Amino acid sequence: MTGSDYLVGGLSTVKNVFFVGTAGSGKSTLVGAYRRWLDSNGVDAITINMDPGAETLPYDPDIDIREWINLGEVMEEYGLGPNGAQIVAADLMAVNIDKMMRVFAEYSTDYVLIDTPGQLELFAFRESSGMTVDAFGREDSMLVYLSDPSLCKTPNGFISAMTLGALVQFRLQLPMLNLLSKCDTLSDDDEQRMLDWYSEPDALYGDLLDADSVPQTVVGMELFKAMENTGVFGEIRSVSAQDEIGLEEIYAASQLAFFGGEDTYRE
Ligand SMILES: Nc1nc2c(ncn2[C@@H]2O[C@H](COP(=O)(O)OP(=O)(O)OP(=O)(O)O)[C@@H](O)[C@H]2O)c(=O)[nH]1
Ligand SMILES: [Mg+2]
Repeated sequence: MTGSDYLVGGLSTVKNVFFVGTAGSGKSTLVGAYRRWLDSNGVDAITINMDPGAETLPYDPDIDIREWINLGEVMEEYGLGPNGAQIVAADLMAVNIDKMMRVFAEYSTDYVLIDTPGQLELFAFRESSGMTVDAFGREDSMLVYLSDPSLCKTPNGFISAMTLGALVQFRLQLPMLNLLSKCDTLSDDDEQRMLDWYSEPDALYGDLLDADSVPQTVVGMELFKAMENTGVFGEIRSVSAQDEIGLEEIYAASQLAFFGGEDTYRE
């Protein structure tokens, strides 16, 4: 069963956007800010928290995985520390997905923002995530991948962040929008340099050669070539949930991914 099937009448227009990124990259804050932006632009949407480990959230989720999975209880029941419990909790997500989808079916919405666990690998690399995406409807889902500027200011860090993004996409096999988050924390020059690295591989190549020591350059260059060959280079957009920058671009990109650019929600 997919998210669409759970809806009354089996509507097939529900579109799901999974927000993924490394711990602290700004997923939850962006989900909150984007939801507010959608609300004020007349787009009906709901938010789902899929992070069982979230202690507080900067938005009030319509559906919350913590209703079914409590990290404290997992730690106690399985005798685990916080990290082990996160792994078990991620796997329990798949076990509980049917219950969550039944609640989801009670909502009449066509745009779903899904906040994923802080530890990227829990969402990207565990089998339960594929099952979660399937439950929502793979063909109606896309990823928004957030890169934290503090991790990718150097060419080496940038290549690492992009490689991780490419692996996430490879693993989940969904269309993906790349975002440079928290752009309000960057100077205009730094922001432009990173955007250029993405759109002009030659600029990244040149800066990589300038910046890194020889062993790192060899590895970086190999990763760089792999990314070039796999077509990872394309587009990246900068956003700031704090200053509400780039939210309209997320919407435009999702329309493009789902409908080839037609704004079917607002028409
Ligand atoms: N300056 C600035 N800070 C931000 C922005 N978005 C998020 N932050 C801050 O970054 C930190 C992490 O934000 P979260 O939204 O919790 O990030 P997350 O990816 O959900 O974090 P985890 O779920 O713990 O992995 C918080 O202190 C936020 O206030 C932004 O656009 N600008
Ligand atoms: Mg979060």
